[in-house]
Amino acid sequence: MVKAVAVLGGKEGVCGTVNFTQEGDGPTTVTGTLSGLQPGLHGFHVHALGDTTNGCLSTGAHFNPVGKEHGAPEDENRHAGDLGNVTAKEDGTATFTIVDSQIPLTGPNSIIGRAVVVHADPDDLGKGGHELSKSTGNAGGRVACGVIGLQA
Ligand SMILES: [Cu+2]
Ligand SMILES: [Zn+2]
Repeated sequence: MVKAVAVLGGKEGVCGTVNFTQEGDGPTTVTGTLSGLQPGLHGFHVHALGDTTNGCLSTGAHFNPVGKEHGAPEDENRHAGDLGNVTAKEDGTATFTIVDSQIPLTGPNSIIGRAVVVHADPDDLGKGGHELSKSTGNAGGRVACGVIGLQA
């Protein structure tokens, strides 16, 4: 079992923790708790870089090792980092569990050292018809992020 964790923060008071576990070559399970969000859907992705020198802006684009378009987690044509949306309740908290096969914690496409990012707006999953739909899901600003690091 490989475990990883990201501690998220940002300039708008959004914070939280996201945990990752992977057994062998199986899917990765992502569990998270966030607070300080506006109620509703928020795009949730793995971005390519673990660089927060300029806050969440410097984490690069969606992790996309095989050159696909932005999509939904269940789509064939999706960025590996496309984890869809998380839903914040009226109190601004979100708790979620995501199981995904494209974000391994080992091997050439490992997400260790990259970043998780939570967005201000819903991810349209590539289907919104906006000029940004096929690259970012038009999910708006980056309200929190954290670098994914190995955990014991
Ligand atoms: Cu993102
Ligand atoms: Zn994407």
